[in-house]
Amino acid sequence: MKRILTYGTYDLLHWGHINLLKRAKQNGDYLIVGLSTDEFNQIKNKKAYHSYEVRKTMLEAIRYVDLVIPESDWEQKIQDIKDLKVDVFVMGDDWKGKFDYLEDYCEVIYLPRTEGISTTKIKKDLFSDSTER
Ligand code: C2G
Repeated sequence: MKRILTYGTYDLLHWGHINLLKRAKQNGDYLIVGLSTDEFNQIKNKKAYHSYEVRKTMLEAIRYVDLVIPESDWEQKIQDIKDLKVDVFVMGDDWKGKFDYLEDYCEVIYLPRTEGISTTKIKKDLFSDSTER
């Protein structure tokens, strides 16, 4: 049972998120998502539209996701990897290099981001009344 771990805010769920989770799951058998709490989003300077509970419910409905845990600070990753016996840590490559220190504890994989979609873009497009292109 190969266990995979990734983290994120996953607000206004979109196909870039789904694409990441789908490819992350392809690296093993059990996918754990560390979901940023509302408080941690403030630390990340991110304003999520949906609350932690709503974002957690939406993630749990995705076939690729097996477990959602709270991400409440930047420092919990090593302990999470140890406690959850994680084999592979996966993030989108906008984070490339940022988590190489985790290679002492598990495999680290950065996957290409899905171009053309982001929560920020959705908000901007909705505000400017444009539609998906
Ligand atoms: N992502 C992607 N393609 C996009 C948008 C996002 O592959 N078009 C990926 C990101 O690279 C990340 C995941 O989807 O791996 C979740 O994205 P966010 O919710 O924006 O996560 P972020 O705010 O980057 O939080 O400790 C790590 C942080 O919590 C990561």
